[in-house]
Amino acid sequence: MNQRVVDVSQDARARAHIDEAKYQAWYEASIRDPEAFWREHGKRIDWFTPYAKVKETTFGPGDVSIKWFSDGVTNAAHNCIDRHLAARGNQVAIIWEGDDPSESRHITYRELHAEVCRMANVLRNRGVSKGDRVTIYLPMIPEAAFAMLACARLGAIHSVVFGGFSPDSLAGRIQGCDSKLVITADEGLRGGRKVPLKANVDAAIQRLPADSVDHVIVVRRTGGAVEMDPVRDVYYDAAAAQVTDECPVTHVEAEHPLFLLYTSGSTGQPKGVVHTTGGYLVYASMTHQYVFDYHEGDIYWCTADVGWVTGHSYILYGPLANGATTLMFEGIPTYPSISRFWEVVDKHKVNIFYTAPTAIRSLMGAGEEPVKKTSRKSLRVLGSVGEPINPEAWEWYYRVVGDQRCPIVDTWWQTETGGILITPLPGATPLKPGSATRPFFGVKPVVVDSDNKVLDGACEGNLCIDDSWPGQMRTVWGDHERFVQTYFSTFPGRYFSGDGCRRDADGYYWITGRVDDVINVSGHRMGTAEVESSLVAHPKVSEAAVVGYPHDIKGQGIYAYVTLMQGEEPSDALRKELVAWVRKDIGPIASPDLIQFAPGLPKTRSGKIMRRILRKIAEDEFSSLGDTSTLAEPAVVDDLIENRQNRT
Ligand code: 6R9
Repeated sequence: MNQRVVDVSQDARARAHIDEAKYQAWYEASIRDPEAFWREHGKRIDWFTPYAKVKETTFGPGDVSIKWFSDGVTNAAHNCIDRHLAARGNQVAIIWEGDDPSESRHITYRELHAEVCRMANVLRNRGVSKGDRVTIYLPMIPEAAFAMLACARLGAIHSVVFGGFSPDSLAGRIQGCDSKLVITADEGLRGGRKVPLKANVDAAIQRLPADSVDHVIVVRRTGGAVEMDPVRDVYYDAAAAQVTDECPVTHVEAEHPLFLLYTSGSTGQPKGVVHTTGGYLVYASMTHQYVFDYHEGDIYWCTADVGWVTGHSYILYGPLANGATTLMFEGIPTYPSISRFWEVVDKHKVNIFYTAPTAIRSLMGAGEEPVKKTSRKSLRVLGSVGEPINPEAWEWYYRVVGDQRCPIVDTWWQTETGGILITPLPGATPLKPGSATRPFFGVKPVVVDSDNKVLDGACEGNLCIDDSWPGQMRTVWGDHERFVQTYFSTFPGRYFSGDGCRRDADGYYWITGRVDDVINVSGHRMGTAEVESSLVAHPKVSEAAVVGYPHDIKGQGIYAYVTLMQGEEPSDALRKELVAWVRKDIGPIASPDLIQFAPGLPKTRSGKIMRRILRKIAEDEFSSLGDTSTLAEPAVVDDLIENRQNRT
């Protein structure tokens, strides 16, 4: 176990909003009397009608219901834009850095207001109003922010679909929430390569019933030629030229849905995680301020894509609610050179930088020189999110990127949690490389064993949260029962994260990764069931089982065991065909890294696939397979070991 402790630096403590004494006092107060704590902190956003009610939540057993500030009335776009106009209308809200380093844009709060109003009017003219769902399938361009905020302005519910998802995945997500309008771009641009977004939208709509989508709005990004349906499709610039740049905000109740975001779970198809307006915004903005120790004038950069929750909470809603300058980057860390991240930091004098361990690990491979040749003097706080950061990557990030000056906040949270739950605070928390450290205000983590017994002191088990916080998801879109089943039934009365963790003697949390059938590839969540159902849809495949295995750069890789239909022969060509199949079906992030053709899978006598064994073999730890006595056909295991794909 890594025992190194990095103490809070004098600099960090001197400037921080929260020091250790304040952390202790606030944390204690937030747990003792959550109602009073959040009554106070809920005021950090503007309310058209102030709330009298604060916390109305129950985690069951039985009914699960979560409401915060429920009689308050507000609007997220108002809080992210309009309320800043008087004091900082001319301050830059969004710095956009293009894929090509010669392209960037600075958008002030006043300009953001005009752009969002225009987009809102374009939507309104196409019938979008409060409660309607709008699907956004855009690259990392300012219009993605305009579109999300335009929906918020109208009280419409956005569902952003990551541009890397396939037409099939997009179709499922359009249909899942019944959205009548899709906003996309002609093409995306990443690392100099074009992504055919509009063509993907066309292909997605073709798979849906004829009356599904009424309007497609196409932002011109590359100017590439795309097919336009004369009735359904319109270029955004043409539509925007027809409308004014003023649009009133729609007043919405605190519990009105702000967005839904599809995410993978251990079973079934991705589910629409529902976040509502008031509590989410209070929580996103508060965590953004304290976790990153954000101060007025700071330049803040989160490298996530807006297609993921990190982009929602920490590129858009948190920073803008705080009146920050947030940087949005279209490109990738290695284009045009492997120094790109640090060149962007220097170019825009970034103070706070938030990225994923997978990016750090991939850059580590190229050594220190590409980092060290840049200044990075502006940096003050570094952040990590998406997967456990291994101590080696942590140390490199700290020493090489941060010159041992910048605290690293290793932030643990999930799409479902809306905002960061376990994290250091830069001016308060002594750091331990590889640990997400301690809970944020109002967060009550518990570690339980498989019998739902709470473990005390230093221990290891399943990570649950025992009480609600304002940023928590409220339900699964259209399926409250699935919400209750997925998160509150494994350990009745608690929210179960799906993660395992260890707590050390200092009360620090060390996330050990998913304990369910979700794998985390480069910080992206993938349900093994989704990849399996894609594989078995191939005509030559009879059965498939998918597990994760340790991968140097991605954290976890996707390992697929495939049993072929009778008469089909395994071959490298078929292996490639299956990888391409899944890639096309779900998207590049779901491509299997290794495929093993298996004549049989290990099953119990009742026919259940024993994933524990498959995981061990994929991890190359087959000497410790554990109990195999319940297997129907113990011999299949020998064949699996003999033909494993990960021999080093
Ligand atoms: C924000 C986000 C959530 C899953 C989560 C966990 C893993 C995220 C982590 C981390 C260890 C961290 N995870 N942050 N594991 N340390 N700092 O990533 O949301 O895409 O829903 O993924 O990611 O396994 O359960 P999401």
